[in-house]
Amino acid sequence: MIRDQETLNLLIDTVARFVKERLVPAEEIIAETDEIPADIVAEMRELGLFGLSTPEEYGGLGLTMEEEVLVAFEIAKTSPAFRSLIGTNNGIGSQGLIVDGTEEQKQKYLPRLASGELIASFALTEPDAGSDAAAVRTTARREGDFYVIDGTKRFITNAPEAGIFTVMARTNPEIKGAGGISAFIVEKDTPGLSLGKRDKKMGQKGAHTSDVILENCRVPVANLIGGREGIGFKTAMKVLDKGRLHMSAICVGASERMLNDALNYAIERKQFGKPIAEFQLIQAMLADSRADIYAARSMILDAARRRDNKENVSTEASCCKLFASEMCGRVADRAVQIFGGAGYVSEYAIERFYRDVRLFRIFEGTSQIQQLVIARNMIREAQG
Ligand code: COS
Repeated sequence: MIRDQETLNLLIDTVARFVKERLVPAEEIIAETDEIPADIVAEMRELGLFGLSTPEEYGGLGLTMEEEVLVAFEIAKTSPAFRSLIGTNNGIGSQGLIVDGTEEQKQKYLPRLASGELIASFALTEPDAGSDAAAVRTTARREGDFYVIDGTKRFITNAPEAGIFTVMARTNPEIKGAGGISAFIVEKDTPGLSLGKRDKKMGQKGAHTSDVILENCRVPVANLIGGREGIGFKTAMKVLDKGRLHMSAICVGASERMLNDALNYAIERKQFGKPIAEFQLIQAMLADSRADIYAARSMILDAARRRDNKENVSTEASCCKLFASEMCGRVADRAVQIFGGAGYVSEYAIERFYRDVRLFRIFEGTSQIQQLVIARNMIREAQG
């Protein structure tokens, strides 16, 4: 649902220019230092990138899903670290509040998230609860006006930067599955909250993850999202429906970048007396990648429009995440192949992208989890 094409075009053009002129030239330094320079973070704040999808009444740009994916296609044409920094505020870190938070909770946190003053992280995964998200072991025990939270969360994106965490914890130990889980906002400075060491990852330098350890962590009752126990798992699933669409769009943007790099290289690189782009076996890889990207882009736009029309897009979001992340892996692989030996050395960005995009098939639900969600929804619908 595009509300004002002209304003949207302006935003997309501004983001595209920012990516090209500021972010792409900074990729190398981020890969080397594992940090996004502070002046770039400040510019990202000024552009409103932390509040793309936060409703306007809380200080964000209030983009619809369709508008958001169009912007995401552009943001992803550079290192995923930039996207990662703004990603949790626009997506999984703040969505729990947006979809199920009370008015008071929204007022308290969303404006600061939209401005980028505060970073939010999403803390669902645990050492023994990854794909099986309902197996959360972290507990939240009510004591007067507080909940006492105990447990460990793993691979939490932006944990080192976060000011607040959306934490899924079991409030009812009698209910083993999803129904016993509640969602909380836990502030960074809450006594009992500490972080593990930064994870050393295969790629995505500049995007940080770590364990979040909660020991006897006392959180005010007012921070129970939605003010109701037992709805936390559903909150998390709704958050992921949107997150998966956003991630799919990121896969498209990254694929566009890799294909563009590969195309330019194929036009310049000469072998057997002519540019390798003139060889049909290279052309096949270029063409397959173009078709792959077009298919992903089209399905993401369709799913985004459906979500804007208030349809349940659980199946479509999983279809998009499955197809787009796998397609991104194929494009990365073909791009390295087109670069040949040059694709295996770090002189060219493709070596870095190849490692960076590997994560897309794993986080916010592995490809296998997307298959499972799609098939289960199909069976459920068929059985009425
Ligand atoms: N929107 C709203 N509610 C949802 C939902 C969605 N998209 N998906 C599930 N629910 C509800 C179900 O309707 C069910 O409610 P009822 O008990 O009232 O019927 C409840 O949530 C439990 O759902 P379900 O029985 O399907 O849960 P399962 O434990 O079987 O597991 C999967 C569901 C596997 C789909 C879930 O655990 C999952 O998505 N795992 C991957 C987690 C993930 O992406 N991790 C990445 C880390 S976060 S970056």
